Amino acid sequence: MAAKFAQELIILIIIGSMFAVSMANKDWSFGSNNTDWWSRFGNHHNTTHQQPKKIVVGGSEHWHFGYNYTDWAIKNAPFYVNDTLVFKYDAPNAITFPHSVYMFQNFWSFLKCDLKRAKKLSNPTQGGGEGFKFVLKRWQPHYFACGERNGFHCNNGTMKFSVMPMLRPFSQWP
Ligand SMILES: *[C@@H]1O[C@H](CO)[C@@H](O)[C@H](O)[C@H]1NC(C)=O
Ligand SMILES: *[C@@H]1O[C@H](CO)[C@@H](O)[C@H](O)[C@H]1NC(C)=O
Ligand SMILES: *[C@@H]1O[C@H](CO)[C@@H](O)[C@H](O)[C@H]1NC(C)=O
Ligand SMILES: *[C@@H]1O[C@H](CO)[C@@H](O)[C@H](O)[C@H]1NC(C)=O
Ligand SMILES: *[C@@H]1O[C@H](CO)[C@@H](O)[C@H](O)[C@H]1NC(C)=O
Ligand SMILES: [Cu+2]
Repeated sequence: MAAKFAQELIILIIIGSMFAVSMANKDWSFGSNNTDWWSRFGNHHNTTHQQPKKIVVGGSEHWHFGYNYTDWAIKNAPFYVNDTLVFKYDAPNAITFPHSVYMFQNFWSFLKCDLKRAKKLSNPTQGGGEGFKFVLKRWQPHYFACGERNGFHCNNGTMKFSVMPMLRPFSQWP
């Protein structure tokens, strides 16, 4: 009796899985006519907000002493992987202090403005013209600061900010 029940159960399972397979095939054949889907996603990707952006750090303020870049970064988030940050600043002259761009290796050196543990990305003359460009290639926090005046522009709490770029949806699709 139990054996008969088990046999029936097995048959039921086989029928059930055959049904599932046929349903799956149905899904496949439906899914294989996907030109419409691809063009939809393609159009979606084509919209400008999906493309990497160039963002001028500080907006019209550019990169100068006394502007709060932490505040700027919060208000201009989110940033995305492959976006470009553009640092614009005047070369040293009679009326402006020199500026530069450093990137810290970790949060603690960023907090302490430990410039010895930072990589110099640009010197005081590289912010002219189109500005100094940095692409956010990695999906990780980035810690930026000005390294001039022996760290004062960073220590003062203004010329420093962090950015955590996000992954842009569909960005790797054709
Ligand atoms: C596949 O999609 C195209 C465009 O949406 C449609 O014209 C065509 O009839 C579909 N073919 C099948 C077999 O569903
Ligand atoms: C897609 O982008 C191209 C340029 O990159 C543009 O010429 C075209 O009009 C866009 N198409 C749509 C549907 O937005
Ligand atoms: C960023 O750009 C590179 C080179 O163009 C590309 O290989 C990579 O997939 C992009 N990353 C993202 C997350 O879009
Ligand atoms: C930053 O520097 C400005 C100008 O010298 C000063 O007024 C301000 O108090 C400083 N802030 C901090 C946190 O050191
Ligand atoms: C900059 O702005 C942030 C966020 O609004 C604030 O927490 C911080 O105290 C400000 N820093 C300075 C030096 O004013
Ligand atoms: Cu500076």
